[in-house]
Amino acid sequence: MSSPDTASAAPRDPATLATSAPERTDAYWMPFTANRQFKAEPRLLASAEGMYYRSVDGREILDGTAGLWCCNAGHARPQIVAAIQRQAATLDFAPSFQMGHPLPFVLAERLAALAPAPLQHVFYTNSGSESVDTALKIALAYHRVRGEGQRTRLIGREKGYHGVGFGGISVGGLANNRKFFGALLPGVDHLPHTLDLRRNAFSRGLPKHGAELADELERLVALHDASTIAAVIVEPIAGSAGVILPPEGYLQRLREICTKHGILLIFDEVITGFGRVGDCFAAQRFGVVPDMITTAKGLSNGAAPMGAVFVSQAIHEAFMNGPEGAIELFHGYTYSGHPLACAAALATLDVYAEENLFAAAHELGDYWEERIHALQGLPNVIDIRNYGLVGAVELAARPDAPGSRGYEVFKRAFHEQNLMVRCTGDTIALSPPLILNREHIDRIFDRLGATIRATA
Ligand code: PXG
Ligand code: PLP
Repeated sequence: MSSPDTASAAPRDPATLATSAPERTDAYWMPFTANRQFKAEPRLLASAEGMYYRSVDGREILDGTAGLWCCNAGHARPQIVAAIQRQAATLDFAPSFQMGHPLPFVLAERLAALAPAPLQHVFYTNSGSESVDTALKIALAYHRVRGEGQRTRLIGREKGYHGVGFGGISVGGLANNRKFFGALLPGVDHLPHTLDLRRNAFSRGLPKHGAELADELERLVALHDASTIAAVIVEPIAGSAGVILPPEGYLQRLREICTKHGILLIFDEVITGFGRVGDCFAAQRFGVVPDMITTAKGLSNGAAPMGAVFVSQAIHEAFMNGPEGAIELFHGYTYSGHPLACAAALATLDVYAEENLFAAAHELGDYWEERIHALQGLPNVIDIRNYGLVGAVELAARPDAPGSRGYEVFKRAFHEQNLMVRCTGDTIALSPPLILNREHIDRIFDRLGATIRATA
Protein backbone atom coordinates (compact mmCIF):
# COMPACT_ATOMS: atom_id res chain seq x y z
CA MET A 1 0.00 0.00 0.00
CA SER A 2 1.32 3.40 -0.87
CA SER A 3 0.99 6.20 1.60
CA PRO A 4 -1.24 9.15 0.60
CA ASP A 5 1.65 11.48 -0.19
CA THR A 6 3.58 9.01 -2.40
CA ALA A 7 0.35 8.11 -4.20
CA SER A 8 -0.32 11.75 -4.98
CA ALA A 9 3.28 12.64 -5.91
CA ALA A 10 3.76 12.98 -9.66
CA PRO A 11 6.00 10.23 -11.07
CA ARG A 12 9.47 11.60 -11.70
CA ASP A 13 11.64 10.96 -14.68
CA PRO A 14 14.23 8.23 -13.84
CA ALA A 15 17.12 10.40 -15.02
CA THR A 16 16.14 13.14 -12.57
CA LEU A 17 15.75 10.57 -9.80
CA ALA A 18 19.30 9.40 -10.33
CA THR A 19 20.91 12.83 -10.29
CA SER A 20 19.12 14.78 -7.57
CA ALA A 21 19.04 14.23 -3.82
CA PRO A 22 16.33 11.74 -2.81
CA GLU A 23 13.37 13.08 -0.86
CA ARG A 24 13.67 10.30 1.69
CA THR A 25 16.63 8.31 2.88
CA ASP A 26 15.03 6.17 5.53
CA ALA A 27 14.25 2.86 3.83
CA TYR A 28 17.72 2.19 2.45
CA TRP A 29 19.93 0.36 4.97
CA MET A 30 23.37 1.27 3.68
CA PRO A 31 26.24 -1.27 3.69
CA PHE A 32 29.35 -0.70 5.82
CA THR A 33 28.12 2.81 6.59
CA ALA A 34 27.29 4.83 9.69
CA ASN A 35 23.71 5.20 8.46
CA ARG A 36 22.50 7.91 10.83
CA GLN A 37 25.62 10.01 10.43
CA PHE A 38 25.55 9.68 6.63
CA LYS A 39 21.89 10.52 6.29
CA ALA A 40 22.39 13.67 8.35
CA GLU A 41 24.92 14.91 5.77
CA PRO A 42 24.80 12.70 2.65
CA ARG A 43 27.62 12.42 0.13
CA LEU A 44 25.83 11.64 -3.11
CA LEU A 45 27.25 11.07 -6.57
CA ALA A 46 25.15 11.73 -9.64
CA SER A 47 27.35 10.98 -12.62
CA ALA A 48 30.88 10.10 -13.62
CA GLU A 49 33.24 10.35 -16.55
CA GLY A 50 36.90 9.45 -16.85
CA MET A 51 38.76 10.50 -13.69
CA TYR A 52 35.87 12.45 -12.18
CA TYR A 53 32.61 12.05 -10.38
CA ARG A 54 29.99 14.77 -10.24
CA SER A 55 28.17 15.14 -6.95
CA VAL A 56 24.43 15.86 -6.79
CA ASP A 57 25.31 19.41 -5.76
CA GLY A 58 27.17 19.82 -9.04
CA ARG A 59 30.81 19.60 -7.91
CA GLU A 60 33.46 17.77 -9.93
CA ILE A 61 35.14 15.23 -7.62
CA LEU A 62 38.53 13.76 -8.53
CA ASP A 63 38.31 10.00 -8.05
CA GLY A 64 41.30 8.84 -6.00
CA THR A 65 39.84 5.39 -5.41
CA ALA A 66 38.48 4.09 -8.75
CA GLY A 67 35.08 3.97 -7.08
CA LEU A 68 35.75 1.22 -4.56
CA TRP A 69 38.93 -0.12 -6.21
CA CYS A 70 36.98 -1.20 -9.30
CA CYS A 71 36.82 1.34 -12.12
CA ASN A 72 40.37 0.73 -13.32
CA ALA A 73 39.65 2.08 -16.82
CA GLY A 74 37.94 5.18 -15.44
CA HIS A 75 34.25 5.97 -15.59
CA ALA A 76 31.58 5.72 -18.27
CA ARG A 77 33.92 4.47 -20.94
CA PRO A 78 31.86 4.64 -24.18
CA GLN A 79 32.93 1.15 -25.36
CA ILE A 80 31.81 -0.45 -22.13
CA VAL A 81 28.58 1.54 -22.01
CA ALA A 82 27.73 0.54 -25.58
CA ALA A 83 28.51 -3.13 -24.94
CA ILE A 84 26.14 -3.24 -21.96
CA GLN A 85 23.40 -1.39 -23.86
CA ARG A 86 23.72 -3.70 -26.84
CA GLN A 87 23.68 -6.83 -24.71
CA ALA A 88 20.68 -5.72 -22.67
CA ALA A 89 18.71 -5.33 -25.87
CA THR A 90 19.94 -8.66 -27.34
CA LEU A 91 19.85 -11.20 -24.49
CA ASP A 92 18.93 -9.90 -21.07
CA PHE A 93 19.32 -13.17 -19.19
CA ALA A 94 20.00 -16.82 -19.85
CA PRO A 95 19.93 -19.62 -17.27
CA SER A 96 23.40 -20.66 -16.21
CA PHE A 97 22.66 -24.19 -14.94
CA GLN A 98 22.59 -26.89 -17.66
CA MET A 99 22.13 -24.05 -20.17
CA GLY A 100 24.36 -21.34 -21.53
CA HIS A 101 24.99 -18.51 -23.93
CA PRO A 102 28.15 -17.73 -25.88
CA LEU A 103 29.70 -14.87 -23.92
CA PRO A 104 30.97 -16.60 -20.77
CA PHE A 105 32.82 -19.10 -22.95
CA VAL A 106 34.41 -16.33 -25.03
CA LEU A 107 35.27 -14.33 -21.92
CA ALA A 108 36.79 -17.33 -20.11
CA GLU A 109 39.21 -17.92 -23.00
CA ARG A 110 40.25 -14.26 -22.90
CA LEU A 111 40.70 -14.39 -19.14
CA ALA A 112 42.67 -17.63 -19.20
CA ALA A 113 45.07 -16.03 -21.68
CA LEU A 114 45.70 -13.17 -19.22
CA ALA A 115 46.25 -15.38 -16.17
CA PRO A 116 49.46 -17.11 -15.05
CA ALA A 117 49.93 -20.20 -17.23
CA PRO A 118 48.53 -22.98 -15.03
CA LEU A 119 45.33 -21.06 -14.18
CA GLN A 120 43.33 -21.98 -17.26
CA HIS A 121 39.79 -22.36 -15.93
CA VAL A 122 37.30 -19.74 -14.81
CA PHE A 123 34.29 -20.04 -12.49
CA TYR A 124 31.99 -16.99 -12.52
CA THR A 125 30.46 -15.25 -9.52
CA ASN A 126 28.92 -11.81 -8.96
CA SER A 127 31.27 -10.34 -6.38
CA GLY A 128 34.50 -10.75 -4.51
CA SER A 129 32.72 -12.30 -1.55
CA GLU A 130 31.20 -14.95 -3.77
CA SER A 131 34.56 -15.55 -5.45
CA VAL A 132 36.15 -16.20 -2.07
CA ASP A 133 33.44 -18.58 -0.88
CA THR A 134 33.62 -20.34 -4.25
CA ALA A 135 37.39 -20.79 -4.03
CA LEU A 136 37.21 -22.11 -0.46
CA LYS A 137 34.54 -24.61 -1.49
CA ILE A 138 36.54 -25.71 -4.53
CA ALA A 139 39.58 -26.24 -2.29
CA LEU A 140 37.65 -28.46 0.13
CA ALA A 141 35.95 -30.39 -2.68
CA TYR A 142 39.23 -30.80 -4.57
CA HIS A 143 40.84 -32.65 -1.70
CA ARG A 144 37.74 -34.75 -1.23
CA VAL A 145 37.46 -35.85 -4.87
CA ARG A 146 41.11 -36.91 -4.66
CA GLY A 147 40.49 -39.02 -1.59
CA GLU A 148 41.96 -36.53 0.89
CA GLY A 149 38.67 -35.43 2.41
CA GLN A 150 40.31 -35.04 5.82
CA ARG A 151 41.95 -31.84 4.58
CA THR A 152 39.28 -29.52 5.92
CA ARG A 153 41.21 -26.74 7.60
CA LEU A 154 41.44 -23.29 6.02
CA ILE A 155 44.16 -20.82 6.90
CA GLY A 156 43.68 -17.07 6.52
CA ARG A 157 45.62 -14.16 7.94
CA GLU A 158 45.13 -11.50 10.59
CA LYS A 159 43.78 -8.24 9.10
CA GLY A 160 42.78 -10.14 5.94
CA TYR A 161 39.61 -9.06 4.13
CA HIS A 162 37.91 -11.67 2.02
CA GLY A 163 34.44 -10.24 1.72
CA VAL A 164 31.43 -10.84 3.88
CA GLY A 165 30.21 -14.38 3.25
CA PHE A 166 30.55 -16.81 6.15
CA GLY A 167 33.59 -18.38 4.49
CA GLY A 168 35.18 -15.01 3.82
CA ILE A 169 34.72 -13.66 7.35
CA SER A 170 35.95 -16.94 8.83
CA VAL A 171 39.30 -16.78 7.02
CA GLY A 172 39.29 -12.98 7.25
CA GLY A 173 41.08 -11.26 10.09
CA LEU A 174 39.17 -8.08 10.89
CA ALA A 175 37.52 -8.33 14.31
CA ASN A 176 34.61 -6.00 13.52
CA ASN A 177 33.61 -8.13 10.54
CA ARG A 178 33.67 -11.31 12.65
CA LYS A 179 32.66 -10.66 16.23
CA PHE A 180 28.94 -10.08 15.66
CA PHE A 181 28.37 -13.23 13.68
CA GLY A 182 28.75 -16.20 15.93
CA ALA A 183 31.19 -19.07 15.76
CA LEU A 184 31.88 -18.87 12.00
CA LEU A 185 33.40 -21.84 10.11
CA PRO A 186 35.12 -24.40 12.32
CA GLY A 187 38.71 -25.44 11.75
CA VAL A 188 40.09 -22.10 10.63
CA ASP A 189 43.43 -20.69 11.74
CA HIS A 190 45.28 -17.48 10.90
CA LEU A 191 48.78 -16.40 9.98
CA PRO A 192 50.11 -13.18 11.53
CA HIS A 193 49.72 -10.02 9.45
CA THR A 194 52.78 -8.34 7.98
CA LEU A 195 52.28 -4.71 9.04
CA ASP A 196 55.34 -3.65 11.05
CA LEU A 197 55.72 0.10 11.44
CA ARG A 198 58.58 -0.30 13.87
CA ARG A 199 60.83 -1.89 11.25
CA ASN A 200 59.24 -0.83 7.97
CA ALA A 201 57.66 2.65 8.33
CA PHE A 202 57.97 4.81 5.20
CA SER A 203 59.27 1.94 3.05
CA ARG A 204 59.10 2.70 -0.65
CA GLY A 205 57.48 -0.25 -2.37
CA LEU A 206 57.81 -3.61 -0.67
CA PRO A 207 59.07 -3.57 2.91
CA LYS A 208 62.44 -5.19 3.55
CA HIS A 209 61.66 -6.87 6.85
CA GLY A 210 59.27 -9.69 7.58
CA ALA A 211 59.70 -12.54 5.06
CA GLU A 212 60.18 -14.83 8.07
CA LEU A 213 56.52 -14.25 9.02
CA ALA A 214 55.67 -16.78 6.29
CA ASP A 215 57.42 -19.42 8.41
CA GLU A 216 54.50 -19.16 10.83
CA LEU A 217 52.77 -21.42 8.33
CA GLU A 218 55.25 -24.15 9.26
CA ARG A 219 54.23 -23.65 12.88
CA LEU A 220 50.54 -24.10 11.97
CA VAL A 221 51.43 -27.19 9.95
CA ALA A 222 53.32 -28.60 12.93
CA LEU A 223 50.33 -27.89 15.16
CA HIS A 224 47.53 -29.22 12.95
CA ASP A 225 49.46 -31.55 10.62
CA ALA A 226 49.50 -30.89 6.89
CA SER A 227 47.08 -33.75 6.28
CA THR A 228 44.28 -31.66 7.85
CA ILE A 229 44.90 -28.42 5.93
CA ALA A 230 43.10 -27.71 2.65
CA ALA A 231 44.21 -24.22 1.70
CA VAL A 232 45.85 -20.95 2.63
CA ILE A 233 44.20 -17.75 1.43
CA VAL A 234 45.90 -14.35 1.46
CA GLU A 235 45.66 -11.06 -0.36
CA PRO A 236 49.02 -10.47 -2.09
CA ILE A 237 48.48 -6.85 -1.01
CA ALA A 238 45.79 -6.35 1.60
CA GLY A 239 43.58 -3.41 0.67
CA SER A 240 40.69 -3.09 3.07
CA ALA A 241 42.76 -3.23 6.22
CA GLY A 242 44.57 -0.09 5.08
CA VAL A 243 47.05 -1.35 2.45
CA ILE A 244 49.43 -3.93 3.89
CA LEU A 245 52.28 -4.98 1.65
CA PRO A 246 54.06 -8.33 1.52
CA PRO A 247 57.66 -8.09 2.74
CA GLU A 248 60.21 -9.00 0.06
CA GLY A 249 60.35 -12.77 -0.33
CA TYR A 250 57.29 -13.43 1.87
CA LEU A 251 54.91 -14.67 -0.83
CA GLN A 252 57.62 -16.87 -2.37
CA ARG A 253 58.12 -18.49 0.98
CA LEU A 254 54.39 -19.09 1.50
CA ARG A 255 54.29 -20.73 -1.92
CA GLU A 256 57.20 -23.03 -1.06
CA ILE A 257 55.67 -24.14 2.21
CA CYS A 258 52.25 -24.80 0.63
CA THR A 259 53.81 -26.82 -2.17
CA LYS A 260 55.90 -28.83 0.26
CA HIS A 261 52.81 -29.85 2.23
CA GLY A 262 50.23 -30.29 -0.55
CA ILE A 263 48.27 -27.24 0.66
CA LEU A 264 46.51 -25.14 -1.97
CA LEU A 265 47.50 -21.47 -2.12
CA ILE A 266 44.75 -19.00 -2.99
CA PHE A 267 45.56 -15.38 -3.83
CA ASP A 268 42.63 -13.07 -3.27
CA GLU A 269 43.20 -10.52 -6.02
CA VAL A 270 39.83 -8.79 -5.87
CA ILE A 271 41.72 -5.50 -5.45
CA THR A 272 45.11 -6.30 -6.98
CA GLY A 273 43.72 -7.96 -10.12
CA PHE A 274 43.39 -6.26 -13.49
CA GLY A 275 46.32 -3.94 -13.50
CA ARG A 276 46.32 -2.30 -10.09
CA VAL A 277 49.95 -3.23 -9.43
CA GLY A 278 51.32 -2.91 -12.95
CA ASP A 279 50.65 -6.38 -14.31
CA CYS A 280 47.33 -8.11 -14.86
CA PHE A 281 47.72 -9.89 -11.52
CA ALA A 282 49.95 -9.33 -8.50
CA ALA A 283 50.89 -13.01 -8.89
CA GLN A 284 52.65 -12.03 -12.13
CA ARG A 285 54.26 -8.88 -10.78
CA PHE A 286 55.58 -10.82 -7.77
CA GLY A 287 56.47 -13.92 -9.77
CA VAL A 288 54.52 -16.28 -7.49
CA VAL A 289 51.90 -18.61 -8.95
CA PRO A 290 49.03 -19.63 -6.67
CA ASP A 291 46.62 -22.52 -7.28
CA MET A 292 43.61 -20.24 -7.49
CA ILE A 293 43.03 -16.51 -7.87
CA THR A 294 39.82 -14.83 -6.76
CA THR A 295 38.76 -11.68 -8.62
CA ALA A 296 35.88 -9.19 -9.08
CA LYS A 297 35.86 -5.37 -9.30
CA GLY A 298 38.25 -4.48 -12.16
CA LEU A 299 37.15 -7.56 -14.09
CA SER A 300 34.12 -5.62 -15.35
CA ASN A 301 35.44 -2.15 -14.47
CA GLY A 302 32.70 -2.04 -11.85
CA ALA A 303 30.19 -1.38 -14.63
CA ALA A 304 28.26 -4.57 -13.90
CA PRO A 305 28.58 -6.87 -10.89
CA MET A 306 30.92 -9.74 -11.70
CA GLY A 307 33.53 -11.93 -10.07
CA ALA A 308 35.59 -14.88 -11.25
CA VAL A 309 37.74 -17.59 -9.71
CA PHE A 310 40.75 -18.68 -11.74
CA VAL A 311 41.54 -22.34 -11.15
CA SER A 312 44.62 -24.36 -12.08
CA GLN A 313 44.55 -27.15 -14.65
CA ALA A 314 45.42 -29.67 -11.95
CA ILE A 315 42.49 -28.71 -9.74
CA HIS A 316 40.05 -28.63 -12.63
CA GLU A 317 41.24 -32.02 -13.91
CA ALA A 318 40.68 -33.61 -10.53
CA PHE A 319 36.97 -32.84 -10.89
CA MET A 320 36.56 -33.94 -14.52
CA ASN A 321 36.25 -37.62 -13.63
CA GLY A 322 33.41 -40.04 -13.03
CA PRO A 323 30.36 -40.54 -15.23
CA GLU A 324 30.00 -37.92 -17.94
CA GLY A 325 26.43 -37.16 -16.86
CA ALA A 326 27.47 -36.33 -13.29
CA ILE A 327 27.55 -32.70 -12.17
CA GLU A 328 31.17 -32.20 -11.13
CA LEU A 329 30.68 -29.32 -8.70
CA PHE A 330 27.47 -28.66 -6.81
CA HIS A 331 27.93 -24.92 -6.73
CA GLY A 332 26.95 -21.88 -8.79
CA TYR A 333 24.91 -18.70 -8.85
CA THR A 334 21.79 -17.79 -10.81
CA TYR A 335 23.77 -14.90 -12.25
CA SER A 336 27.07 -16.75 -12.91
CA GLY A 337 28.18 -15.51 -16.34
CA HIS A 338 25.34 -12.99 -16.62
CA PRO A 339 25.08 -11.61 -20.18
CA LEU A 340 25.38 -7.94 -19.14
CA ALA A 341 28.36 -8.64 -16.90
CA CYS A 342 30.10 -10.68 -19.62
CA ALA A 343 29.53 -7.91 -22.16
CA ALA A 344 30.92 -5.35 -19.71
CA ALA A 345 33.96 -7.52 -18.95
CA LEU A 346 34.77 -8.21 -22.61
CA ALA A 347 34.63 -4.50 -23.43
CA THR A 348 36.68 -3.74 -20.32
CA LEU A 349 39.43 -6.16 -21.39
CA ASP A 350 39.46 -4.44 -24.80
CA VAL A 351 39.98 -1.04 -23.19
CA TYR A 352 42.73 -2.39 -20.91
CA ALA A 353 44.51 -3.86 -23.94
CA GLU A 354 44.02 -0.96 -26.36
CA GLU A 355 45.24 1.58 -23.83
CA ASN A 356 47.92 -0.66 -22.37
CA LEU A 357 46.66 0.22 -18.92
CA PHE A 358 48.47 -2.47 -16.94
CA ALA A 359 51.82 -1.21 -18.27
CA ALA A 360 50.73 2.38 -17.61
CA ALA A 361 50.15 1.50 -13.97
CA HIS A 362 53.66 0.04 -13.84
CA GLU A 363 55.24 3.09 -15.45
CA LEU A 364 53.38 5.66 -13.36
CA GLY A 365 54.21 3.76 -10.16
CA ASP A 366 57.50 5.61 -9.72
CA TYR A 367 55.96 9.06 -9.92
CA TRP A 368 53.09 7.93 -7.68
CA GLU A 369 55.69 6.74 -5.14
CA GLU A 370 57.62 10.01 -5.31
CA ARG A 371 54.51 12.14 -4.79
CA ILE A 372 52.95 10.09 -1.99
CA HIS A 373 56.20 9.94 -0.03
CA ALA A 374 56.51 13.72 -0.27
CA LEU A 375 53.67 13.80 2.31
CA GLN A 376 56.13 12.52 4.93
CA GLY A 377 56.57 15.20 7.59
CA LEU A 378 53.00 16.51 7.43
CA PRO A 379 51.18 16.63 10.78
CA ASN A 380 50.25 13.23 12.24
CA VAL A 381 51.60 11.20 9.30
CA ILE A 382 53.16 8.08 10.85
CA ASP A 383 53.59 5.86 7.77
CA ILE A 384 53.28 5.94 3.99
CA ARG A 385 52.97 2.77 1.91
CA ASN A 386 52.82 2.32 -1.87
CA TYR A 387 53.03 -0.23 -4.63
CA GLY A 388 51.91 0.06 -8.26
CA LEU A 389 48.97 2.46 -8.15
CA VAL A 390 48.06 1.67 -4.57
CA GLY A 391 48.89 4.04 -1.76
CA ALA A 392 48.19 4.57 1.92
CA VAL A 393 48.91 7.35 4.36
CA GLU A 394 48.59 6.29 7.97
CA LEU A 395 47.74 8.99 10.49
CA ALA A 396 48.27 8.84 14.23
CA ALA A 397 45.05 7.94 16.00
CA ARG A 398 43.61 10.55 18.35
CA PRO A 399 44.10 9.00 21.79
CA ASP A 400 40.45 9.41 22.75
CA ALA A 401 38.90 8.61 19.36
CA PRO A 402 40.64 6.12 17.08
CA GLY A 403 39.42 6.42 13.48
CA SER A 404 38.08 9.96 13.88
CA ARG A 405 41.09 11.66 12.28
CA GLY A 406 40.98 9.37 9.23
CA TYR A 407 37.26 9.92 8.85
CA GLU A 408 37.66 13.69 9.12
CA VAL A 409 40.32 13.71 6.40
CA PHE A 410 38.09 11.60 4.15
CA LYS A 411 35.10 13.88 4.74
CA ARG A 412 37.00 17.16 4.36
CA ALA A 413 38.73 15.92 1.21
CA PHE A 414 35.30 15.29 -0.31
CA HIS A 415 33.61 18.52 0.82
CA GLU A 416 36.49 20.99 0.77
CA GLN A 417 38.92 19.64 -1.82
CA ASN A 418 36.64 17.78 -4.26
CA LEU A 419 38.74 14.65 -3.83
CA MET A 420 37.50 11.14 -3.10
CA VAL A 421 39.74 8.96 -0.91
CA ARG A 422 38.96 5.95 1.33
CA CYS A 423 39.53 5.76 5.02
CA THR A 424 39.96 2.61 7.06
CA GLY A 425 40.42 3.62 10.64
CA ASP A 426 43.08 6.31 10.51
CA THR A 427 44.59 5.11 7.26
CA ILE A 428 43.80 6.97 4.05
CA ALA A 429 43.85 4.56 1.10
CA LEU A 430 44.25 5.53 -2.55
CA SER A 431 43.73 3.47 -5.70
CA PRO A 432 43.01 5.76 -8.66
CA PRO A 433 41.77 4.70 -12.08
CA LEU A 434 44.76 3.50 -14.13
CA ILE A 435 44.02 6.10 -16.82
CA LEU A 436 45.35 8.94 -14.71
CA ASN A 437 48.28 11.12 -15.75
CA ARG A 438 50.92 13.03 -13.80
CA GLU A 439 48.73 16.10 -13.41
CA HIS A 440 46.04 13.97 -11.80
CA ILE A 441 48.64 12.53 -9.44
CA ASP A 442 49.78 16.06 -8.57
CA ARG A 443 46.21 17.13 -7.94
CA ILE A 444 45.47 14.10 -5.73
CA PHE A 445 48.47 14.71 -3.48
CA ASP A 446 48.16 18.51 -3.44
CA ARG A 447 44.57 18.16 -2.27
CA LEU A 448 45.27 15.34 0.18
CA GLY A 449 48.24 17.25 1.60
CA ALA A 450 46.12 20.37 2.10
CA THR A 451 43.46 18.30 3.86
CA ILE A 452 45.94 16.61 6.18
CA ARG A 453 47.45 20.01 7.05
CA ALA A 454 43.99 21.41 7.80
CA THR A 455 43.02 18.49 10.05
CA ALA A 456 44.43 18.73 13.53
N1 PXG B 1 38.39 -9.91 -1.26
C1 PXG B 1 39.12 -8.79 -1.24
C2 PXG B 1 40.61 -8.88 -1.18
C3 PXG B 1 38.48 -7.53 -1.29
O1 PXG B 1 39.22 -6.42 -1.24
C4 PXG B 1 36.37 -8.68 -1.37
C5 PXG B 1 37.06 -9.89 -1.32
C6 PXG B 1 34.89 -8.71 -1.42
O2 PXG B 1 34.40 -8.24 -2.61
P1 PXG B 1 32.87 -7.75 -2.73
O3 PXG B 1 32.70 -7.52 -4.21
O4 PXG B 1 32.02 -8.86 -2.23
O5 PXG B 1 32.74 -6.49 -1.90
C7 PXG B 1 37.08 -7.49 -1.36
C8 PXG B 1 36.33 -6.19 -1.43
C9 PXG B 1 37.86 -0.80 1.07
C10 PXG B 1 36.91 -1.78 0.45
O6 PXG B 1 37.44 0.19 1.56
C11 PXG B 1 37.40 -2.95 -0.08
C12 PXG B 1 36.52 -3.89 -0.61
C13 PXG B 1 35.17 -3.65 -0.63
C14 PXG B 1 34.68 -2.46 -0.11
C15 PXG B 1 35.56 -1.53 0.44
O7 PXG B 1 39.05 -1.04 1.06
N2 PXG B 1 37.07 -5.06 -1.08
N1 PLP C 1 17.22 -18.30 -2.20
C1 PLP C 1 16.25 -18.88 -2.93
C2 PLP C 1 14.89 -19.10 -2.30
C3 PLP C 1 16.51 -19.29 -4.27
O1 PLP C 1 15.56 -19.89 -4.98
C4 PLP C 1 17.81 -19.03 -4.81
C5 PLP C 1 18.11 -19.41 -6.20
O2 PLP C 1 17.35 -20.01 -6.92
C6 PLP C 1 18.78 -18.45 -4.02
C7 PLP C 1 18.46 -18.09 -2.72
C8 PLP C 1 20.17 -18.22 -4.54
O3 PLP C 1 20.22 -17.11 -5.41
P1 PLP C 1 21.48 -16.85 -6.34
O4 PLP C 1 21.58 -18.03 -7.26
O5 PLP C 1 21.13 -15.56 -7.07
O6 PLP C 1 22.68 -16.71 -5.45
